[in-house]
Formats: sequence, C-alpha cells, structure tokens
Amino acid sequence: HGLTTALPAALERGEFFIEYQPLVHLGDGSVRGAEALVRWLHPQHGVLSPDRFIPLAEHTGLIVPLGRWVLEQSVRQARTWQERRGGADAPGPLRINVNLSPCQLTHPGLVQDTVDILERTGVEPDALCLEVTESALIGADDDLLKPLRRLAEMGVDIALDDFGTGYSNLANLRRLPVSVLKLDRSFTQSMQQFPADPVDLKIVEGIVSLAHSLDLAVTVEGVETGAQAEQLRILGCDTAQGWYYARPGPPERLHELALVDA
Ligand code: G
Ligand code: G
Ligand code: MN
Ligand code: NA
Repeated sequence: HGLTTALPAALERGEFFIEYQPLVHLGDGSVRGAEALVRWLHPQHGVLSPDRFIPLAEHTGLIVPLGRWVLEQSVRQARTWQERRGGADAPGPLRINVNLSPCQLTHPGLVQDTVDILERTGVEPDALCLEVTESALIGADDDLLKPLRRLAEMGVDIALDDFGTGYSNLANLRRLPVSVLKLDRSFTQSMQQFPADPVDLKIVEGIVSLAHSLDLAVTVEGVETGAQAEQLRILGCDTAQGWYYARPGPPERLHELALVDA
C-alpha cells in the first residue's frame, strides 16, 4: 500500500498537523479545552483524515512515534494557550485531550514519554486528558491497565472514548482508571428531535446518573444543534463537543474562542 510505505518519511518531513476542536462546558458555554485531531497533508492527495492513515500506522507500528509527536505538539499548544489566556477570571487552565491507540497502551515507554513531555512543557498533569476507546479496554488485564493507572495517579485524566458503541460492560467501569466518559455521537444524534424519543432520553439519563455516581464526568460528542445541547445539558452532561460550537480547526481559532469568555 502506497500510503503505508510513505508514512515514516511523512513524519520526518513534517507532513502531519493537528487540528483542535473545543470542549465546551454545557452549564455556562465556556471553552474549557480542546481535543487534538491529527491530519496528514499528503503531497499528492491533499489533507487525509486520521481514518485513512491511523489504521495503517497502527499496523506498521509507526503509531508509537506518531502518537508521541501528537502528544508533544498538543501539550506544547496547551501551554501556549495557557500562557496567552492568563487572566484571573479564566475558569482554570485550558485542557488538552489526546487520543491514544491501543498499540500505544502496550508500548513500555508510554508513562515515561508522557512524564517527560509534561516536564519539558511545564504543563500540569491535570490539564491533560488521554482518550482511549472503550473497545481497547474490553477485557483489559492488569498489565494493560497498569500504565493507565500510573498516569491517573499522577493526575492525568483518562477518558473512555466512543462510549456506548461497543459491548459496554457497565460493571467493568469500576475497574478502569477512567475519570471521563465520552458519550458516542449516536446518542447525540438521537436528541435531534425536541423532545427526543423518551426511551433515548432514559438511556442517556441512566448513563449520566451511573457515571456521576462513579465520579466520572460526561462529555458528549457530535453536538450539531442548540436543541441537542439543551437536552443534553438538562440530562446532566458536563461538557460538549461538536460542530454547533466549532469544527476542528487551527490552534489560533481555539485561542480566539477561549479568550472571549476569559
Ligand atoms: O475528526 P476526525 O475525523 O479527524 O477523527 C477521526 C478519528 O481519528 C477519531 O476516531 C479520532 O479518535 C481519531 N484520531 C484523531 N487523531 C488521532 C490521534 O492523534 N491518534 C489516534 N490514535 N487517533 C486519532
Ligand atoms: O475521537 P473521535 O472518534 O470521537 O473523533 C471525533 C470525530 O467526530 C472526528 O471525526 C470529528 O471530526 C467528528 N466530529 C466532531 N464534531 C462532530 C459533529 O458535530 N458532527 C459530526 N457528524 N462529526 C463530528
Ligand atoms: Mn476522541
Ligand atoms: Na469519540
């Protein structure tokens, strides 16, 4: 596959870049952070979405250096936002969410790389959230969870991404060192009607109540309308992300959005 063989050189040549999508507090609408989403500016094919190349990078192992690069860039960017936002009125430092592939979880350097990046940049561990998909942790044994536990003990948040799509074992949540549930976009889509389907409302209400009883925050993905945001806020979700607020974009845009309420 042409894209696969081009990946290592692409990393060396700096063809990857990161877009940031704001995470907004549903209660007051303030920007609290952003999720980092990597893209590849391919010299022939133009901008490629991660769905096109992350699976290839996972297959070849390039995901480890690529993921490390994304982590370092994103944490540096968070540092820049924090410095420029300043201001006593700011509701805490802007936080950064970074996606982790299952292969990165099993790589022995994950904890040390993360510690090094936080130290080099001077970003507090609690300003970083690592997103891991629910499916990556299905049936996870202690060896797989150990690095995540260490990161969580340091104060790094761990989020369960795409929650509710897989084979959610709700009882399993207790064992996982996660502090955030990211409710999959499909739940948000079911809130398109106002009022939403009563069964869908009950399901989300149940998930939120379970999450809160386990001390987990709930972030909702894929919010595209004000009606969705309002219903999800009423259901008790904490944070939202989606086109209604902003599409993924360059770091400068997040800075502008966040400054408005700072
Ligand atoms: O917004 P977008 O279409 O780019 O995201 C598509 C998918 O790619 C999402 O599932 C997201 O979690 C994943 N993704 C984006 N950036 C990264 C990354 O840096 N590492 C990993 N492992 N996945 C990513
Ligand atoms: O990590 P994750 O798989 O959740 O990545 C988020 C994906 O969802 C990315 O592909 C991103 O571009 C996409 N996305 C973000 N906001 C919206 C939205 O409001 N609607 C839709 N349809 N997709 C979104
Ligand atoms: Mn994600
Ligand atoms: Na997701």
